[in-house]
Amino acid sequence: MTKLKRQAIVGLGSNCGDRAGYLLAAISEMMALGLKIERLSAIYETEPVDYIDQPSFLNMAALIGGRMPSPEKLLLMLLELESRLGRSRSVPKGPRTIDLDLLVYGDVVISDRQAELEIPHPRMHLRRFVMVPVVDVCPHGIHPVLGRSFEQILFTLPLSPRVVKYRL
Ligand code: PH2
Ligand code: MG
Ligand code: MG
Repeated sequence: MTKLKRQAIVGLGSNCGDRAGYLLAAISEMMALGLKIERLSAIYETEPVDYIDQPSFLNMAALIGGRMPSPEKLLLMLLELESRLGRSRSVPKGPRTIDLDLLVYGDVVISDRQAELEIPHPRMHLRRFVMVPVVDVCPHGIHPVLGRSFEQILFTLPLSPRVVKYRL
């Protein structure tokens, strides 16, 4: 089993407007910012979790490698990118054009709630819509807090809410 060393995983989600278009725009913008995308998951259509009275999501994951910015800088880049792609936070839990979550950054563990920087993402291991794409890009990566591989974590998750492969 492999430790995640100098790699990070970003989770992408969209549930309004041209959902696939927003995912693809976010990927090309991340590349334009100099982030090296080493692997991309498939795109999945996923039932909303927690805030169920909203449209279904498209979710995917990107494995970032190469020379990486610090976790703080990477988080800032993702937040700026979200607002450039039209993400509004006026309704915090409402539909979003694009949501970019820093899920893991190597085996770094940070819990700075004031800076809204928690790595690994505190709920990633509970959510099938996160773990299915994460397993696509890094099945043998080890969750730095739980000490289990992403694949092992996914095996324990219930099949619902549903996650199905999306065809462009
Ligand atoms: N994101 C949330 C809350 N619920 N459900 C799905 N299916 N996909 C998401 O990306 C998602 C969600 C908060 O960020
Ligand atoms: Mg999210
Ligand atoms: Mg987010």
